[in-house]
Amino acid sequence: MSRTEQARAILAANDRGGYTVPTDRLYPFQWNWDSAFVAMGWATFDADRAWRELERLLEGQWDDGLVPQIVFHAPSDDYFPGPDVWGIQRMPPTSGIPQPPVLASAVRFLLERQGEAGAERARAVYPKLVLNHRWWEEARDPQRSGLVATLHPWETGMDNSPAWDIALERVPAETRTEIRRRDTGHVDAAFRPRGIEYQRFIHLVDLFREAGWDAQRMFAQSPFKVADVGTNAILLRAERDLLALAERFGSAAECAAIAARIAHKTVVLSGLWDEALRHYLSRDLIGGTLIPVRTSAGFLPLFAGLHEHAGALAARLNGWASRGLALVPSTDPDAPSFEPQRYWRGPVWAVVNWMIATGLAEAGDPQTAALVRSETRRLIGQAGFSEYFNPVDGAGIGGGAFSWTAAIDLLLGEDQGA
Ligand code: 9WN
Repeated sequence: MSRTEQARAILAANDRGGYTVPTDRLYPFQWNWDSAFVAMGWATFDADRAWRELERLLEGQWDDGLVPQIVFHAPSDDYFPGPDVWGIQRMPPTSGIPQPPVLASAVRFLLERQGEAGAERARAVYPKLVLNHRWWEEARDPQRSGLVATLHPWETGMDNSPAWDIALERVPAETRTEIRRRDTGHVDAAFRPRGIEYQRFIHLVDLFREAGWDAQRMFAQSPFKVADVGTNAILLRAERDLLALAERFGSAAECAAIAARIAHKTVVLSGLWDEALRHYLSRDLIGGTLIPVRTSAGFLPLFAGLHEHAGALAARLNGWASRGLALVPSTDPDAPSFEPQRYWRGPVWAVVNWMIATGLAEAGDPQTAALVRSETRRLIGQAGFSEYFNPVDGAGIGGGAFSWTAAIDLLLGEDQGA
């Protein structure tokens, strides 16, 4: 099988009927941001199936606009916490928190790729995207600061990033739900979050469930509240992509509202630049300070169209590469919290690389963009379609035959004509 055929075969094997699980057994449901990237991967060879992925994700959308982190289309005992722990009465069952909003960007990608043939499906999902972006503003930025708040580390998609360590310590470790982890039965525990982190993750789920999944109560009561630079950068990118869709499918009032958000968010996101660390940082909304840990999320303002510090960010990436590190480690390899094997505390993730490379190219640095892309291809070529990669030795770790890794490989393979 050629490399392209292998990647397509992974998507086909993980297809559960219009939606794609991230990988067999470890993640047996539909995940939000995984599906947005996976749809772009499907779009390289099956436009109809690509749209279907997003339509099935939107089956989980709540009336208030939330597009949840997980849609539990079919039961499975392979994952904890399942629908019973979330306790949300709707069909299909879902979790009750978001994930980084790549969705509008995926819709624009599919539409531009397919041209007129995709217009009807884009038009049909457009109002759901508008509703979702309003949810972000109303549920997560009620004071209109320009930055949305994250109330659970799972919402960031970078669950155990050291950026959350101090903010997470405010969350009690007691849970009312019995913790029955399944992940460490599928994957070596050394590659996964620690037990204490899971206790706090589940404490937050218990708290939100008892708040009735009411957005205002969750915002008011959560002991974990950060402005994640990654989520906010991805949302700003998504707002730009939504504006392009609104110009075609929406009203003048919608265009004006989105444009106003873009202008405000651009200024406020720029304020997450830290001159001392020369990196974009997340903000602890309870402690009130920038969180002094460089992570891969801090490169994502490039993806949002902020190019002012592209030179400094590219210099850091080139510096790491010249020391023989694989790009892009999820945590600064010189930070004391760096762990090259443990999930979001060090390993390389193909989807993050793709966003960083896209941002670098748009910022006018094709060389560093090409370096990040070729590093991603090299890692996958050497170690397989793994969930993540050790930046020190390049080993593939976590789950295997991973959907979003295959999707990114398809996208990068096209760029390189492979
Ligand atoms: C919780 C599916 C998801 C990704 C996340 C990644 C991991 C889940 C988990 O897997 O999170 O959402 O149980 O560890 O951190 O980014 O979307 O691939």
